[in-house]
Amino acid sequence: MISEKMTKQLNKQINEELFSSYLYLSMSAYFADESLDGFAHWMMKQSQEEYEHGMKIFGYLTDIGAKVELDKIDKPELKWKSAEDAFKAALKHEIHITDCINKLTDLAYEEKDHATRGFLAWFVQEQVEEVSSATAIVDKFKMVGENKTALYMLDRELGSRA
Ligand code: OFO
Repeated sequence: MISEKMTKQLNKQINEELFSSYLYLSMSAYFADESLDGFAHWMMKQSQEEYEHGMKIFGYLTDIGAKVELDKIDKPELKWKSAEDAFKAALKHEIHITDCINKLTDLAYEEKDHATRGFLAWFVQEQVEEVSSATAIVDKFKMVGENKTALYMLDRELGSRA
């Protein structure tokens, strides 16, 4: 049986995931405003993924008969200094989320809650991907530098995200 503490922490993680969705949606709006439509598209997709992450936890809690308690979602930043700055902020955020998932996993081990530990394994792997893809994009920005043509090409590349 899931503990109250674990239920509370999973509810908190729903909020973290929904905030992630909101943050990337805000980044998508920022990029659309800057006419960087490829980056806007990438962030929109990312936002949708984050919503699904939140819903995965929602589904787990309801499946095991634990209580879902939604909280208010913080207001995200609305502007960044540059496209590179926004992606750096996204990477920093994913490192934070990885930390949250690791702490949840630690708690599941501590409480010998094997069902929740198994459930969280998917998130542990997902975070490896999330951090790796954000790092790869930040690295590409370093190569682009001040080159506008290269920025245009990167925008196009990210616009092809399925
Ligand atoms: Fe949900 O993985 Fe990003 O935040």
